[in-house]
Amino acid sequence: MNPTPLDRRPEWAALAARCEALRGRSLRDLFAADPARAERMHVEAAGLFLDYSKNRVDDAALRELVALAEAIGLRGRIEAMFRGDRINSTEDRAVLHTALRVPRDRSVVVDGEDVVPAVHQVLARCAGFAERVRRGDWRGFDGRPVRNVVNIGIGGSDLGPAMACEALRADSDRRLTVRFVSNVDGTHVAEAVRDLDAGETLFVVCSKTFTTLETLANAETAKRWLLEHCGGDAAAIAKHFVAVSTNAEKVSAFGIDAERNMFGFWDWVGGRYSLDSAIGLTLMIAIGPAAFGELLAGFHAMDEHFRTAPFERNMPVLLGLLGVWYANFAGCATHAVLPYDQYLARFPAYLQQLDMESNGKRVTIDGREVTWHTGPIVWGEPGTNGQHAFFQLLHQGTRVVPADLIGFCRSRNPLGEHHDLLMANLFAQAEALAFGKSAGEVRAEGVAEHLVPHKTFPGDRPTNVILADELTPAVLGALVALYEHKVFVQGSIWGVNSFDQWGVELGKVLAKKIAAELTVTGEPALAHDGSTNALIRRYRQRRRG
Ligand code: G6Q
Repeated sequence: MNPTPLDRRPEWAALAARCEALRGRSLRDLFAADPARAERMHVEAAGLFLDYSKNRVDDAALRELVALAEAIGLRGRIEAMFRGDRINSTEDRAVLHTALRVPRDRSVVVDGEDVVPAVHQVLARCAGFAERVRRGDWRGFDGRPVRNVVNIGIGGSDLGPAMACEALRADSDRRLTVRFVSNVDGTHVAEAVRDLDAGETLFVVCSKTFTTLETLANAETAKRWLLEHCGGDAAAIAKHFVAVSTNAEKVSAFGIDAERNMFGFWDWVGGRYSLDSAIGLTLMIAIGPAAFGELLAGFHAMDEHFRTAPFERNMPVLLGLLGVWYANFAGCATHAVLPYDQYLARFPAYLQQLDMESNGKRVTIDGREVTWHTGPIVWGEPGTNGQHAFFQLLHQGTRVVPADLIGFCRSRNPLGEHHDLLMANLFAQAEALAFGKSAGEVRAEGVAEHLVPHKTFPGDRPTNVILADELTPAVLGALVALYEHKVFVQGSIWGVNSFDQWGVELGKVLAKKIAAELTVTGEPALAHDGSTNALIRRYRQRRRG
């Protein structure tokens, strides 16, 4: 029997009516009528503090959002994920990134087997290897220690570790140069290695499948580069290449000793959920196994909160539900993530994949086309830079963009008054976005009448403010887990499979076909549309042959 479509549920209708009723009530009104709302509308977990009072909701709306979560069976969905049910039904897989961070003494049984010992075994191998590199015991072809680590991977095998290496730079070993190569554009690998000494360079090739075009092309180029610099000695590969993969066969075919120099993970770890698996090896080398352990503990603390806290006090559930409110009832198509921390510069890009690849879906798990909006367009840049760029639209544009502002009470680089200025800006933006500046207030400042409309801020732009004491490994883990679970909550409500990504396949298949057409000798018989045919012909005429 088909479940009731989401938008035919009574809870959906109630929310639509509630949103309509609240349309006329500004955040100024809501705060005036209920000055204590900020004292209620906050929640604290795993080292994070969330103030969600500056959202265009009241207690009744929040209750109704929670009722929707209950009605769609969110509690059962959460349990099913943690238990290892095959909730990724289109790929027939369990979804168990949460098992990557459970303590050693717990058990998570999948298909009759406890996966926790294997998780900790891989972690220990990664730690042993990371320590050897960090101590200078892992030597290159000419006996010198590794000073450069180049991670080769793309998508989920790049964005997580790249984001986290940047985020935790303050915890990293500054003697090591760490770089990431992802793009198939040769410029990426060329620029990454151009000033490196091959004898001191380790490549960590990360690919779950070890079939990804970009990663294999980059790894082959890196291999050629190494061989050019070591006099063509193939034995050098073993000293300069390690792999993180689930595909031992392909790893061996590439020339890496899968037995000794491959670190594994499992098909129940999705690419974009794999930062805390062996895919985090480069990060572990950079920050050390102990700090990596703290990161895992932060993830786990948020997992425990998500699994056990009542929905009305549950941070990922609240963030997820508020996102549903804006996407489905308030007509907001995008969501901004604005970290007020330079170390989190790559966090929005990381979240784009996490969120948009997970919930950018147009059919439900059982294959029916949805009649409601699903994942929002996620974007962002660190503050305060964004303030001097796109914040104009946030304040005075015609579209409402709900935003998360993320900040820390203590800087990892306490320099004079920098941090107070940074945080003053975060608080000021959230205040200005919410409460704006009325025409009356502008006039009262003596502004000329013709400028009043230009200087008026409508306000009512909703924000969540997420604060933590300091950007530590544990806090980063909690933050990533917060968004992983937020995405899960939303995917569950929208009824989509958040764990597949079939949408990336079509372009890959076409690219393979076109790649052959670009280089074949003699004019190929092109059977694309007129535009694509003409573009290919033009490129063929002009490419460096
Ligand atoms: C993530 C996706 C995707 C994947 C890359 C790299 O969830 O599955 O981004 O991570 O396509 O895949 P490989 O790790 O197999 O090279």
